[in-house]
Amino acid sequence: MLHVHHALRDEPRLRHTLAEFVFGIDTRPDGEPRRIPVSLEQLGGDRRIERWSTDAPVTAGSSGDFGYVHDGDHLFASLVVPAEHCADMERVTRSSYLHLDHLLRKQGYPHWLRAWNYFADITGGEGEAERYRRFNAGRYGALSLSSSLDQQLPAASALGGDSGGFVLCCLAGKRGGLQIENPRQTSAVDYPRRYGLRSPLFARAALIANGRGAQLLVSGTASILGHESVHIGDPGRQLEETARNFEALVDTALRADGERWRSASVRLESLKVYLRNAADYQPLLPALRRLFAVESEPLILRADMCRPELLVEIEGTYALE
Ligand code: 3EB
Repeated sequence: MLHVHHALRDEPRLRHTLAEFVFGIDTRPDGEPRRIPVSLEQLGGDRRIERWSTDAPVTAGSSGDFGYVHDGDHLFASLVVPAEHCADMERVTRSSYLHLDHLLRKQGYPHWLRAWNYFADITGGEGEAERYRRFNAGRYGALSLSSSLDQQLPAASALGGDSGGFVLCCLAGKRGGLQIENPRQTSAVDYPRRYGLRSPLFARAALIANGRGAQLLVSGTASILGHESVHIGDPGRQLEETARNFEALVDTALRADGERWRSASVRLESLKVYLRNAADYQPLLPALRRLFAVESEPLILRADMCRPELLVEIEGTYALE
């Protein structure tokens, strides 16, 4: 069974660790396959790490540039490509995704459930040369070849920072999950061409079995209605729209799978908030706490979204029991 927790750095590990996301401008890979260094600064609060853990013992290994950790049901794999090799984002993304897909199959976890993508200067470059568009072309080039993705795209996040290389991390399963889309939003695969010739390949959320319950892994979610960014220039209203998108995803998940989870209790397990402007942290905090009944403090990071007008993006996990 998978658990996610935003832990203090020295908090004791109560379970077996599959992955630990560590944040900060100067974080570097250190060869430990459980540790995923993300060059984004945490805003406010105690310094936290994002710990994914399991009740089952884990095995760790490495393959090429990837480190991986698995427990018999799930596998985390991650890679950091140094910044000096990231000039051609399409090529770096395509080859990283192809290698990762190969690794997942070889280890027996062929189902992509969730991906995280971090790279600097995400909106740098004009038109089709924009780095996020090149990233999408590379991801498309790799994943459109993967037969396991016909039915089920992974949930995902794609964010930029000020520095660092390309960080790709994936949660994969022995068994597949259920792709959840948001009725308020155009599926990213169907975005019109003006957002790029190659569609972003991700699901709005993934619903995965977890012991007797299920976990809903919500993708990076922003103030987008249909395919258009709304509340341009207003971080407070972008936050509220994002919360409505979260609600719609939970509603959809409870009705998915033959309404299997219709009367389940829904608990927000973890919330990770990305803010473009550090100055929005204090003013948004009360609304964040009010809109998302989060058990512990949300983890808040300074990051760039893939559209310049987006000021807030939020991802999270819900436990359905
Ligand atoms: C959006 O809804 C905002 O390219 O993997 C959110 C989550 C976004 C994942 C991705 C992009 C991605 O289009 C951006």
